[in-house]
Amino acid sequence: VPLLPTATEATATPQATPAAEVDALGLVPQPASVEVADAEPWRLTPTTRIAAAGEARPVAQALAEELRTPTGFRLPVPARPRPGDLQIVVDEDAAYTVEGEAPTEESYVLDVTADGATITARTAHGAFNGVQTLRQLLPAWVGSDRPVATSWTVPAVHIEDAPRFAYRGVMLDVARSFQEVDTVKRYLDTLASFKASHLHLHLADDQGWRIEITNEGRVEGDTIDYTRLTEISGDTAMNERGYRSELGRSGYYTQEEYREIVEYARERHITVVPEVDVPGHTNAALHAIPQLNTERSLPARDPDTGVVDWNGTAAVGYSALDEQHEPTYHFVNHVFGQLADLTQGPLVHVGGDESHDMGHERYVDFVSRAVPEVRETTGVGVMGWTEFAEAGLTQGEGYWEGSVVHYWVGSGDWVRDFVSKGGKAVVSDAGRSYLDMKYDPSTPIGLSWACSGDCDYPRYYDWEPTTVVEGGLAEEDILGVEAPMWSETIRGEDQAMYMALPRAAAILETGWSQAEDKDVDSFSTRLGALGAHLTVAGTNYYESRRAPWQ
Ligand code: TNX
Repeated sequence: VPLLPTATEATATPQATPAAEVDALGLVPQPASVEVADAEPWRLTPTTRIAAAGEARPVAQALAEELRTPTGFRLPVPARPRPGDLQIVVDEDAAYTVEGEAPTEESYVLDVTADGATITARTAHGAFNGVQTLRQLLPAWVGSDRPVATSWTVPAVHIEDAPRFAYRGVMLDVARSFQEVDTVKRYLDTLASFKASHLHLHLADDQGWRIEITNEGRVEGDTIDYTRLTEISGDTAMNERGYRSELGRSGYYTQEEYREIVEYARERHITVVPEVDVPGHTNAALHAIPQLNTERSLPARDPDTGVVDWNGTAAVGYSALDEQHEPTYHFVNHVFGQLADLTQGPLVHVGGDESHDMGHERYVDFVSRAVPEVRETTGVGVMGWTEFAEAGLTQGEGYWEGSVVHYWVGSGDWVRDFVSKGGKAVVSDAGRSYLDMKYDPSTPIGLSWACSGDCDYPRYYDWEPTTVVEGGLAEEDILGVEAPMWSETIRGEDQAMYMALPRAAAILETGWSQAEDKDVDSFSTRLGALGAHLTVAGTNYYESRRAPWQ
């Protein structure tokens, strides 16, 4: 494996590329360092190959498969390169530096000359990141689903890159309104191109339940029939016409379909974080499972008969599990145990937001028991919205290692308390990262409680994860950022894409690029250059008047 020159060796007389020239390349997120050479581009031709050995092979194979359709070229994947090829190298000792920093798991170097292109990284994830950059440097036709006769060139560049944060997430709320497996896959494809690393799936809420849970592995004494969750609440969804949207879509993922999503994400180096929201936002569970209902549980009831009922309104805060009832903990442990098994990831998300009507004391009692039990049962880290950090009070030093507080609104005190005990924070400041907010008052779908007026991408771009939480957070306490999309008003794929893009790209750049490398005008230019890529790929997006879309 040839050692790549370090940045300092490569530029004996350092000659910084003018920012405008870098921006014109249309890279989002902005890489740590980009040098554009005044030289001939690299050309992908009918005889080009994508050489890769070892761990780099799946990355190369996936890229070759993607490029075969639009180019019409054969693009074989041999182990060793010939001049003119693209080579992808995964080498755990790769001897390069990113601006003088040690290489990280996700860093990569992309070197393009007329004689060939090379992506070098320490891991397959790093190589995959390099591939995303290369795809953005190719003509927009790269997203075409049929062959295009064009000049497949890539400008001569030397790029060294590494992310600021490991968690660069997006969330889909499939509970209020369901999204099909294929839509989730296309969401993953699109957001992976902006180097997203996590997909958070909000799988259950008051209005519906979207993941099949079987009775397999029930503990002794647990009489709950878990198949009722999808049988009954897979059929319900948001049912309020107060917004200018259709009724919500019902449906659910079988375990096989869910595994397919997890695998599809894994191939794109995206970790799935499954959420079932407890103890509030639980009406779909209370409606489906008689054993969860007691005098203290808080389900919706039919006003005439008092029978536990489905409630498809946008109301929040009314529902609650009974924290003094044994079957509640059967339910919680069984559901999260199966979710963790299905996902095989490092985190399960227990929600924990907005349990208003049960009151603070009951809430803390629930979380203090349920969260440590979920931790035991699943063996993975527990993630929860700001409120859940309040239960951290009763857990000792180091206990929260691997766990995550997910800030959306609320007091920074709890967040700082949680990270001081060994946990980390993911930051989703509602007013600057919620993708379900209207872009402006004329947006026909969307809410406006967290952001109203001008909620276009500059607002979602122009914030800093270390200072947005009241009282501030240290860099090392932050795992990353996330752009959640709630679906009270959002139906299907095109609407989801429209609300997500370009704002999700702004959040993902905030998670990837160093604070000092961020610049909203530069972002606008680069975004504009990517418009054609999105269009050719058939991806819907909001054509903000602020970006010079090409
Ligand atoms: C608040 S954010 C919620 C959700 C809603 C969302 C709508 C959070 C943790 N809870 O239940 O869907 O607002 O924007």
